[in-house]
Amino acid sequence: MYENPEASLTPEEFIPRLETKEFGRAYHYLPEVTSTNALARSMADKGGTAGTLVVAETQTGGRGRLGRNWVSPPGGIWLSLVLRPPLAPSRAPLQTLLAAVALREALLKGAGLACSLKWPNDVLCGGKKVAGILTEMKSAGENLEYLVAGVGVNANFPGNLLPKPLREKAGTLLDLLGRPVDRPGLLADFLGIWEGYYTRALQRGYDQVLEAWRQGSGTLGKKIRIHTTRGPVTGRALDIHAEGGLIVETGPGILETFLAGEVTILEK
Ligand code: BT5
Repeated sequence: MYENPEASLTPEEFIPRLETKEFGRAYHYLPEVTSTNALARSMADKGGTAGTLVVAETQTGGRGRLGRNWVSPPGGIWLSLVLRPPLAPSRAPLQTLLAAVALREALLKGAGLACSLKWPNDVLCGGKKVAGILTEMKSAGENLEYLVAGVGVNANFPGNLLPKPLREKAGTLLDLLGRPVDRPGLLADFLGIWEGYYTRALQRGYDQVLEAWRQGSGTLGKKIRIHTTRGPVTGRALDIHAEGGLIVETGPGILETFLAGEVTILEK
């Protein structure tokens, strides 16, 4: 457990805690921003180096996938990290899984919470969505120019700051733990664990990420409905594919791999 639960994310509080080589070493902290992902993308467009980290205390236009909104009151951890992995754009979803695996591990270490991963980009704690990941990229043909991994963690604010319709499915660390977490400590741990997975994946491939994802998954083995561009499909989630897709048994002996979609878990 952390010693200093109410420290802030200012560079003075955060940088001394950081033990990474690259991740977060170019640190941009803002009290308020429209979207850390939008700002990190514009930095990357201007040549921002791999490891550039944007963190804001609050976002006025936080983004989810598919143009959805991400509610971002003060007290959360709203971050975007610029990465430049040598990866084919089609394999970019692996970076979402990689960040999710690292965040799950950091939450276990820093908050003592055993959270589960919901494909493709959610971290659920106590059955509620406490964090979401939005990976965006810029590519030129078969080359990935950069990738921005945006992570939102509902940390030190009460769930009643979220709009009512979200409260049933969304949770916060403060509500789960009954006390605030040490945000700079958690963020530093997360970046350290994340950089470790990232470095190993670049050296040796993504097997370790996939295995850690399977271990932490709350999706695999379950009956699910997946909402795709061709409508809803029901089946049993069987495994994660080498490129990060979800393998679903949609009928007896029929396996389909989905690369994107919204999953509803139909059984506990
Ligand atoms: C996500 O999208 O889960 C990705 C969220 C990524 C947010 C981070 S914050 C820092 C960085 N900068 C950004 O602008 N974004 C990233 P998705 O799976 O599409 O989920 C979005 C849905 O989650 C919304 O439509 C709501 O239903 C719900 N939601 C919105 N705000 C939430 C919150 N704070 N906690 C839990 N659920 C929320």
